[in-house]
Amino acid sequence: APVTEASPEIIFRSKLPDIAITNTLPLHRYCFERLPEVAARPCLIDGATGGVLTYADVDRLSRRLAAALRRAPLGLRRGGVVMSLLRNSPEFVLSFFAASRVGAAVTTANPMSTPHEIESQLAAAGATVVITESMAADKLPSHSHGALTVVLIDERRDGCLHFWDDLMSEDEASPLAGDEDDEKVFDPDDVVALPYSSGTTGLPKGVMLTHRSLSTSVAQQVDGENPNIGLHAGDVILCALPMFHIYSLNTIMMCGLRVGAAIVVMRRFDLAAMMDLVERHRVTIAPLVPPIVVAVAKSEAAAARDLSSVRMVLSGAAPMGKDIEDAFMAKLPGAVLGQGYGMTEAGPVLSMCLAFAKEPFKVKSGACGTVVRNAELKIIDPDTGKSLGRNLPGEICIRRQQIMKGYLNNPEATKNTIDAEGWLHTGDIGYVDDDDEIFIVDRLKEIIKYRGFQVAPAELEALLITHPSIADAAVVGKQIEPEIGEIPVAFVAKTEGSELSEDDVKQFVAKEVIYYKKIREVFFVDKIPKAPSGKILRKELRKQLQHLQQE
Ligand code: 4UV
Repeated sequence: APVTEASPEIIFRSKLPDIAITNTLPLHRYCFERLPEVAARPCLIDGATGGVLTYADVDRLSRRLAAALRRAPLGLRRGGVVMSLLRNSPEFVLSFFAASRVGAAVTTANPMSTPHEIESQLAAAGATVVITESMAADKLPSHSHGALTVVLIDERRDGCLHFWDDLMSEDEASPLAGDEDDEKVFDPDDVVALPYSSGTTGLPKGVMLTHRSLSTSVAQQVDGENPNIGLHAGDVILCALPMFHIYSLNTIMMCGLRVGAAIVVMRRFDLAAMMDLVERHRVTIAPLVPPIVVAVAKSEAAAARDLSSVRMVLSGAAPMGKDIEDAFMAKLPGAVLGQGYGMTEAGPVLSMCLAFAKEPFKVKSGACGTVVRNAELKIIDPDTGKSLGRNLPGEICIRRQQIMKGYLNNPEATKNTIDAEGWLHTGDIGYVDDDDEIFIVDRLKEIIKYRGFQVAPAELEALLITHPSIADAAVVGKQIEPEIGEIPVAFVAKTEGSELSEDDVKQFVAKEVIYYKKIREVFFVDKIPKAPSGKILRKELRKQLQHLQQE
């Protein structure tokens, strides 16, 4: 029937009631609101050394670091940007909250990135300070030294400041004053985290997450009488996922601190080391990603370990099917396994498993949770934009105060992602079932996910066409094992007479990008299929890929 009047929108809400959310405080204040109660409790446990920082320590050290960030030569102020180029470490957490204290934003990056990737993000974000470790320091652009102050956490080097010796040695009485001054000019809509994400299309962009958006997101997860994730100060949370990614940054670091829990910090994921730490520290909460869930489910060694302290296992950042959930549950029968669904731009959490609630609900295996409280979610027909009812797949959209303020310096991309009514369009295809549970079934957007990490086809395409023998190129994801994700494969049209080989293409890209963005297969074609507008017809290419695989 023809639609004559604007039909009312079908909006999905949490089963949990809305709560009054404190979201006008600076993020560090919000996360440390329970400091007086938890001051003497362990906050960060260094997995490698067993060293412990209490809540009082983390508070004191982040204040001291904030004072150093304000002083010359760093001279950071409200609106400044610091790059954190670190593996998980206590220094990561201190840097984040110190920056929050001075009103600056932290742009996070993977220290395994290539010089080219680091330089692009530094320039785009406008960072003037980088806090990093020796493994990544050599990759910083040397010509920008001077405009860029480099802080190393683990080594003394000429031209760099040392995190502990140079910035943290000051006596602690004096710097405390600065905080109040900064808060006089504080605005909850100031940016505090600036992760990079390609969103639904194009190149990676700076995602402006504010004090308000992040404290709202944390509150949606762990605040209220019956929090969606029932964490408490007695919990020990495993931090095996990289804090430079929004999942770990928000759901482990910020939520963990908000509730006063202990966080066991692992430099990087390693299955055996992870199980050691779970046993040693009696870990109760394990936020993971599907490839790690699979590794545990398949591990012979897991059966011999005492993992019985774990009461909650959260999986997110990529799809996880019912089969894997069931296989995993057999290994950890005492734990609740569930999924969270996030997207950097969404603050990041859109939905969370309600079996994690303090008063839990029954949920289905394979679902990725129910929309968080104090938020609205709708499913729209991607062609007409009309909102759809239950059990009908369409594009997932979300709105309210937790979502990003926008993309840094990119109003065009912001407008294409957040519409005039405030709905953030995720580019994910899913449906809401009769019990308010969300199932993601497909992806409308071009982004490729490998082990939970984003790969932006546009970034690889832009790189490929700089090769003199490449006339045109397109990159799509090829699904490998379901829980591992997709690998980037390239379709390449060569310039006339060129003898470019598959290996040449792979090596050309490998030099410039981090390991998970490497092109793993190349198909030479005469021409890249494009719409009249010039847009690559990715659907067409995915079809071709399927054909090629069947051959
Ligand atoms: O931007 P991004 O890299 O962000 C994330 C964030 C994930 C989470 C998950 C649980 C949390 O508690 C949390 O704080 C953060 O992955 O990638 C966003 C895209 O990843 C896919 C989906 O395509 C998003 O748009 N994705 C994320 N979670 C799921 C998922 C999931 N549970 N199931 C399927 N796809």
